[in-house]
Amino acid sequence: MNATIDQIKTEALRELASAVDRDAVGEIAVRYLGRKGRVTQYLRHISQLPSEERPLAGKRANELKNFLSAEIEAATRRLQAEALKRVEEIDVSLPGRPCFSGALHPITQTTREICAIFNRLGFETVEGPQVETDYYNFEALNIPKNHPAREMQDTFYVSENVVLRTHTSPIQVRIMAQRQPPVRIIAPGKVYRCDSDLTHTPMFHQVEGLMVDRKVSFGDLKGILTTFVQQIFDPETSVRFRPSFFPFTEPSAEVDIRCVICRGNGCRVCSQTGWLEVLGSGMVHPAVFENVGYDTRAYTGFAFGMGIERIAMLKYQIDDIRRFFENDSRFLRQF
Ligand code: 2NM
Repeated sequence: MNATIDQIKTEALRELASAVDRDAVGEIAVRYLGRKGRVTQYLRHISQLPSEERPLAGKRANELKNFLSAEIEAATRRLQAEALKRVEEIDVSLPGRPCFSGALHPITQTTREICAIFNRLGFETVEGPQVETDYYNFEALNIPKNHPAREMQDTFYVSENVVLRTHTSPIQVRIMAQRQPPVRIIAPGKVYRCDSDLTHTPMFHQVEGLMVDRKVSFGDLKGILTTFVQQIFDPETSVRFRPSFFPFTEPSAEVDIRCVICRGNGCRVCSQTGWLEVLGSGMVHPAVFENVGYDTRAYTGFAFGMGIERIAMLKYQIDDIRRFFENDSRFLRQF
């Protein structure tokens, strides 16, 4: 009989010691002191004991009941104090943890900005395949078989007559072959050249543009491209058109702007010339028009091309083209 009281007490204390929160203590209280609890049931069975044993058994059972009530209350208080302490360990004055959201890559942003300027000038954005035939990438553009741009070291060949496009001009050829003038298009996209050093990556981005109509002149080329550079850089930007050569344009011109870094005084970026080359351009060569079936007596046109990385580098003053392709979030977050 006494052993049972001691047993209940030992088990109740062991359970209370391992209770992790106030809910667990509550369950223990129900299991021992509740209506069907072990102590309650023990008290009930006392009436069946021989009369001489009843007073002592009743006394000891009541002592256990009071003892456990006190222990349960103490355990509840102890666990509540521990829970409060844990709450106090959270420093509510700390700043929130920053959460970075995604953003467009600077090359994507620059491409869209360039296209938006030309869209406002009436040019439609068009795209085309990155894997091209020799015909669209070279032949149709008046680039002869032995031209340096076709050498193995510059072009990625997929097979004898299939290449990764080395410029986006084949897009313009495809559109001209599909449509009659007037044509006013802008062609952005990835291009590939077998070249890799401080200033060249094997893949980079270009935007090329084309305008064909009756009476399109070199004056139109100068007006459109001057408007463009003054919108993408500064409205006060000075522009210079310098004679150049491309197989697909005649005459051809390189477009330079006053150095955005030193404003013309000469610095490392402009190699002390005060000028930066930003675009290639020219009047479309009649041979290109003949290849796409345009009447060279009725139509003239101008075309131009630029490297997007170069524009973005000048715009954001980035000195290494490889930054664009490293995907370092500390770099990308700045745009
Ligand atoms: C440039 C420079 C000059 C060009 C020419 C053509 C086409 F298809 F009309 F013949 N597309 N792009 C062109 C002209 C590209 O990039 C430096």
